[in-house]
Amino acid sequence: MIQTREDIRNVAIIAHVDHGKTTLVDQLLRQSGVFRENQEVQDRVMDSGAIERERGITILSKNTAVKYKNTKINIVDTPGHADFGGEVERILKMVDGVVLLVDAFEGVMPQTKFVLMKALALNLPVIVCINKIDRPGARPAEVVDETLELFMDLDATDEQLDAPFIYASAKDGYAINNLDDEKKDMTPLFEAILKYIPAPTGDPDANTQVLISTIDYNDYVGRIGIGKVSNGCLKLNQNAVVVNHHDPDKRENVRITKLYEFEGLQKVDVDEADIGSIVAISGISDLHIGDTICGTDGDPVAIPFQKISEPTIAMNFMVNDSPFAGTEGKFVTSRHIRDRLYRELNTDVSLRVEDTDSPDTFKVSGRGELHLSVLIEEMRREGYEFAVSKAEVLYHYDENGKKLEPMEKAYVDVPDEFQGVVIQKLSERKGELIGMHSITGGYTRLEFSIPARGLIGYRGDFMTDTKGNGILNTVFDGYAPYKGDIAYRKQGSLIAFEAGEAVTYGLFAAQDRGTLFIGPGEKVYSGMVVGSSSRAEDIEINVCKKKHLTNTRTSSSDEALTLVPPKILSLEQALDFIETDELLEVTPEHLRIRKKILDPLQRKRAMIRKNNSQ
Ligand SMILES: Nc1nc2c(ncn2[C@@H]2O[C@H](COP(=O)(O)OP(=O)(O)OP(=O)(O)O)[C@@H](O)[C@H]2O)c(=O)[nH]1
Ligand SMILES: [Mg+2]
Repeated sequence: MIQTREDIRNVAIIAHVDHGKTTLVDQLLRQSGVFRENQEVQDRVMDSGAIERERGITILSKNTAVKYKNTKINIVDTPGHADFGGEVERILKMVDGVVLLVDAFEGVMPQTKFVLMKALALNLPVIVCINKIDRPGARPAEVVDETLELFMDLDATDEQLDAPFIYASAKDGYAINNLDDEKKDMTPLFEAILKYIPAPTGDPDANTQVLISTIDYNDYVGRIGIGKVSNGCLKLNQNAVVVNHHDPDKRENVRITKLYEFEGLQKVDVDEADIGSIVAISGISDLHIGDTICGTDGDPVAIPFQKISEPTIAMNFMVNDSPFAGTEGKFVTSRHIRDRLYRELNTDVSLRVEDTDSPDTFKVSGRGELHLSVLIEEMRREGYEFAVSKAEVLYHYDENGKKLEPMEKAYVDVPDEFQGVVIQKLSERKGELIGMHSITGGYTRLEFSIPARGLIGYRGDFMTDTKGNGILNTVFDGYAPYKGDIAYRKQGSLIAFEAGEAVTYGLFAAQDRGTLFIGPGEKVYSGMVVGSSSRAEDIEINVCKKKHLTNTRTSSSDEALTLVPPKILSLEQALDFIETDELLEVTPEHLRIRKKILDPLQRKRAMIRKNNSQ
């Protein structure tokens, strides 16, 4: 018989990037007494990954749980960046409702729409929380209207439209039901969760079903599967069967040797978990996201795992074959790289990895440049060395064989004075301006429909053009007929002409030709890209060139030459910069850009052949 677990609520916090999800979870943890009095707790404590902390964004969704009154609230913090939307999609099956945060200043943003769409599609009840009402310029009343409009755009049912609205400042630790209520604490949000998020239901007597929505990893216990007990119950040391909805042949008999539930930031051992509980299970080495753990009384039935949105861009990851290959990395062979990439698929459901014609090259597809660059960064920190190619979009073809390309909606907030240059650059990249209105503080919001490939390599330009004051948000917007070739002025590369060590004299002569990426003392090889050219074509330069020593000493010594400090590219900037005939060499210590063909003569021949064939 179906029963309800009144003592549990399972809720996910969803929103556009930076609207305050992780900060809100901090407050829920704090105000439910998870931390000891005067315990030092860092801000955004759920962002526990090294890259998450460095960048200040959430990358992986994570579970926590708090006790409010007599109810256990399992909370899933999710990432808001569009590239990690797959993380949100995969955990929605674990919860019975969501809190949708909307920034009271920024209002509804592209990813607000994406995550709400996914929640509504699963019929999950929504609590809308207008956050950051403390912000100067906050416009909560307008944002409520925007949010209601969004519900209507998404064809919400009347019931869904009836969603409760709450106002909050996650930073200052309060939530209120009405704007003129006293600002005290998070009680109104806790109460709303109890009231509006339904308690989980299930049949405790049916055969056990636990859909695995997350795979976590820990050096001591290995893989940890996380999911909700939908039916039956799970007991320590019981036998179980792992089945998969999409892979009916997969049936594995296992034993549950470790079972946990969440409590604050910890996982605590439990002997038994009943319907509605969110559990973590370790000790099953071959467990994947989307698998269902079933009991052994009765036929095991998998719970359908919803289809995750497809990747839109791809890069080749390949064995590094530069002259410096293998000198800096610990894991460098094709076998290492292949194993590592395929391993990533266990935890990341929106990634694809494919073998290619070359045993040394793997095609890796993801949801955006940041998605792939985070993987690259993880791998180099683990000691991997490899090379990657420029990101390219994944085309589709319709039934008539017509080429379709991924489109994005780009929302650009810029100070008014930079509007012109942004519109010009995005138009060159086949962006179509579809909306424009001024927002507070001398900013304008521009809305573009643009091919995804038009945005590749644009972020660097955007930051320069807006002097770092612009905000660019993009969201996948389906496929549309190919918009034609994009011909915007590209910057050429400055290419090292011979191998050696860059010296001041050589660099000084080279710096007039563009912007250098390296300084003196850096080792280079022929065909390595050492800067960006101020012109459209590539230029070869000799950065290792020493001053000719003559008998008559001149007064200008090497030291007297002043070099402009080099522009050291970050991983994203480097990925942005490279062209299709270039690669990025990634090692734990260095990022080097290089020509695919290192030899200047061969490179020229290839160029001539390419031009002739066009
Ligand atoms: N003024 C103000 N700032 C806030 C509030 N809540 C969060 N912030 C700030 O907003 C920024 C982003 O907060 P996060 O909690 O990381 O946002 P998030 O939604 O988890 O971001 P992602 O996980 O990357 O999508 C931080 O600088 C917070 O301090 C708030 O209520 N008021
Ligand atoms: Mg976050």
